[in-house]
Amino acid sequence: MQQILVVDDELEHLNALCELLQGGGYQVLRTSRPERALAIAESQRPDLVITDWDMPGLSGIELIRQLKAHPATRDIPVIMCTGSMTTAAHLETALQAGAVDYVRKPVEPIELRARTRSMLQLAASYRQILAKEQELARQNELLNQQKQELHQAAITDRLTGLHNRAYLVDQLSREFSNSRRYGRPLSCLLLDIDHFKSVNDRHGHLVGDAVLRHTAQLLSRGLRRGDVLARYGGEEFVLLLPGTPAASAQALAESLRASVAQAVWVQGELSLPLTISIGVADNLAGQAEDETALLRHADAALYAAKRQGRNRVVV
Ligand code: GH3
Ligand code: MG
Ligand code: MG
Ligand code: MG
Repeated sequence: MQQILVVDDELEHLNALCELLQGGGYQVLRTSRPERALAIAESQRPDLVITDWDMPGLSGIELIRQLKAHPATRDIPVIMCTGSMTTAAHLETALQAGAVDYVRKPVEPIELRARTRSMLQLAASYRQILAKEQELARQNELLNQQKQELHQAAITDRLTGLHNRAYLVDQLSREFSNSRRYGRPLSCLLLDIDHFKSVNDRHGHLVGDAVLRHTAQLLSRGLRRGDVLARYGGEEFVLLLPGTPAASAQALAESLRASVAQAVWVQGELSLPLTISIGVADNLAGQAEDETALLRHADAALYAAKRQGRNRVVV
């Protein structure tokens, strides 16, 4: 049942109003002390407040202002019901203070019930719209979150958590154009685990997977902002170094090679020495006409590193 709080300092008026509303099928809360009205409104959250204007202690106008100032009671509609403040200017003041409607005493029962009904209906639609809006905002937030998660999944390699090949291809193209535009160097490292097939063959794919994760972790250490590390394929990784020429990239590649060779992979009884070979290329001296050529050069260098005996860096 809908609940209405009635505030009037004159008991006779208060009783008449309450009776009238109860007759209309509403549940009525009442007080003749306006300063109590705020606490009642806050704790009971009535659907509507009907208040007198001229009251000792707290005027109806002040009561409305305080109700409107409080988040918990701000949205409760208030009807001003007055017998002494009856000019058009008073009406204007009441509506400006935040009343949704204004009724003069003595009240006409049919009129008061009609206005009450109409205000309650408006308030109900307002609440519905508000709830829908909140629901929409929540769904939107959820969608954005899912979009973000999908995007993250689309650019991430599941096994290692590194970026995947699709992301690398995008970044390579972007970094290549940037390096062209700003005349900056761009180096590309292609890293490949040596004799990885034999790890799988001897110890099984699960060990192979663990070795891939281990290698990915080692390679991630010491990355700088802007560097892009991705799993390019099976046991191949690419590291893009924007702003870095091949000479410095070679030094970094050498330290990566050494760190993998030093960190023996251990699991239980099993300990595997691992090495990687690295091909390095940069886009300087006009050798790489596009990003595919840059990758191709790194691949040729990697192939040379393998041929020269593995566990080495070739530029
Ligand atoms: P090389 O030193 O010449 O690089 O020899 P390699 O054995 O490392 O190279 P090869 O290309 O012959 O073998 C790569 C192997 O990597 C073959 C393939 O089964 C394995 N591989 C590719 N992806 C995965 C994976 O996700 N998990 C595991 N466990 N193995 C993979
Ligand atoms: Mg009064
Ligand atoms: Mg290999
Ligand atoms: Mg390979």
